[in-house]
Amino acid sequence: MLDSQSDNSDLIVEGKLADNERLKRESNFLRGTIQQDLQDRITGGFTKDNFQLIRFHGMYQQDDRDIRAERAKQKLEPLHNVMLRARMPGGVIQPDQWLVIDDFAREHTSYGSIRLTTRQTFQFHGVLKPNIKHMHQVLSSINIDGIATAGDVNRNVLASTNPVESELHAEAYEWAKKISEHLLPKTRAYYEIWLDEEKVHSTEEPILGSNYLPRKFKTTVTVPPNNEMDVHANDLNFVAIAEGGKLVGFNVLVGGGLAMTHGDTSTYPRKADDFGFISLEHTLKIAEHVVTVQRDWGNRVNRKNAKTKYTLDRVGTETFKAEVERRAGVRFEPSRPYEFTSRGDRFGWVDGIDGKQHLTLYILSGRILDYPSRPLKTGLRKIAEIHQGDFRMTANQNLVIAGVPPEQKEEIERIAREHGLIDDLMTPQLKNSMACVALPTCPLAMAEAERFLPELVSNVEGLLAKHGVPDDHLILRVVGCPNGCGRAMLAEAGLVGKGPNKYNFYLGGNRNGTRVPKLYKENVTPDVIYSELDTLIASWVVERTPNEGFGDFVIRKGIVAEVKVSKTDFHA
Ligand code: SRM
Ligand code: SF4
Repeated sequence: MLDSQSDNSDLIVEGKLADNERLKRESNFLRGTIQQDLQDRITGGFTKDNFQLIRFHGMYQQDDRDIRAERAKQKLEPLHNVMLRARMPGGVIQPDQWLVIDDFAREHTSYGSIRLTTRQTFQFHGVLKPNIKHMHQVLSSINIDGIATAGDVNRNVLASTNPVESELHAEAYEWAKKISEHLLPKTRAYYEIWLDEEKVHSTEEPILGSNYLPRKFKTTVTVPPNNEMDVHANDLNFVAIAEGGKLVGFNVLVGGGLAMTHGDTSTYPRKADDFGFISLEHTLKIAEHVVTVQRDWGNRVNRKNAKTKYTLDRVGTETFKAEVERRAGVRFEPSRPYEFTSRGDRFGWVDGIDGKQHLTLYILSGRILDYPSRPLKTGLRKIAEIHQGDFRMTANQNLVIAGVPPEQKEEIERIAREHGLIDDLMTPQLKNSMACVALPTCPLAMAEAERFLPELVSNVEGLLAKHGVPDDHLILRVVGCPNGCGRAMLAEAGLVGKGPNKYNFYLGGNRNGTRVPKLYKENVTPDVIYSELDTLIASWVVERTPNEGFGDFVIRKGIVAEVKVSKTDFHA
């Protein structure tokens, strides 16, 4: 393996390093003084450095923003707590594990919910300091951890869901686990701090390096034709290529990412570039060296421009790719043909390959909780108590009850219906809408998203009905800030929080998630958005070509310009 010193040192950004670089370097391989902070019960929070370091262990310090002002009035510190994000490659969880996380959410979190995320895992919100260590121990008892689900590392690796649907899906899942393991930090910090493992001093991070990556890094293993995980949101994608039903290798797509900063045109959402095809035996080596090139060339001076997408645009995709080839000792072959023809989850029952069936449930914003008329959490608990297969969390915040034998189908469907987990009245619009968490827990939220979604969807449903197409839909997504966690930057109609009740309104993504939308109206209220959509949907319904999606229509009509190359087109 090559050492971390690249021979292309002119490609490294010079300047004063971001403070996160100092804290990673001084952290003693992610240990920091987290252990001391845990003992300090005067505050519910962590020190400035540990605030960042706990992210590498899967946690974010938060407080409930709904009660922040009231507490400040009473001269109380914010009610600090942590959000935990679990590591769950491919989103697979067993019923016995489910029962344990269900108990923990009820007994030890402020909100009582299990929150499915856009990256095939779950989060607990509102865990107070005295419960944090216990939480990791409970998770460890069921073989779940929070390692590297946040921080400047390779995050939870996604894999096309319904793995038992075909052999390809099962293989994608196996690869997701292997890649996740291969790219994990090697430090034992997590085990020492949370699981009381004996302290070991020497650690090496042969892949991530002692300063870890310049920024977060995201990976998928995707089985076309469904782009259910939105490959273009990810730094590294392995797109499965099959011959005669057998997986033979992957097309490798590098440098996707969706975040931007309002008012900073050096930031933009960007699609991933196609590097070419590799055969299976090179998978881990290529994963490793896309990571090491980004590790060495990524911008460590300005975190806003630190992700792989900016490295590609700065050094050139061909230069980056050639360096990956050089380090891995592997040449990319020309890409093999594949197509994305759909996106999102297939709701309801799907037949498996082995006589088993899978039930995909729509979970509104992934929030599993007992609502007065829809006791979702209790329903899933009851299903977990009898289910013989497993659960699969999707990248769209939904849940698959996978591997149901025919004799249990009726029973599972009955429980799901009784608890509001299946609702025949759900519209295609609802099923194609998504929001990020935003308020009250997300410290970065500028506007509501999850709590605004029901109102937004019901208004758009109303417009579709008004124009005579109640069964049609737009890919509709709302996020509370331009970080874009609900992937609004791959929606046909995307709302990005700008301030309380104000959104930037984007149009022109496509159905399959292969185009970034463009700004249509800036800083507008929901009422303006509804009125604009009223006019746009009216003309779409009348003037569209057969099967033309809303996003394609607004581009064809010149309502917004197409974003072809983000760096030049997105802000133009
Ligand atoms: Fe995200 C930060 C929630 C998927 C881009 N994201 C956050 C934080 C942790 C806020 C913070 O830094 O303090 C949010 C916690 C809110 C809360 O209370 O739970 C948060 N992100 C989420 C989740 C839970 C949204 C959801 O509704 O499901 C998703 C968790 C995924 C997971 O399990 O790992 C989530 N975040 C995404 C995605 C979508 C994706 O990956 O498919 C993106 C856009 C894709 C991308 O990375 O380009 C995304 N989140 C960000 C960013 C911007 C990163 C950047 O490139 O600048 C931040 C802020 C940051 O990192 O500085 C962020
Ligand atoms: Fe928070 Fe912004 Fe992500 Fe929404 S998009 S969860 S508001 S960081």
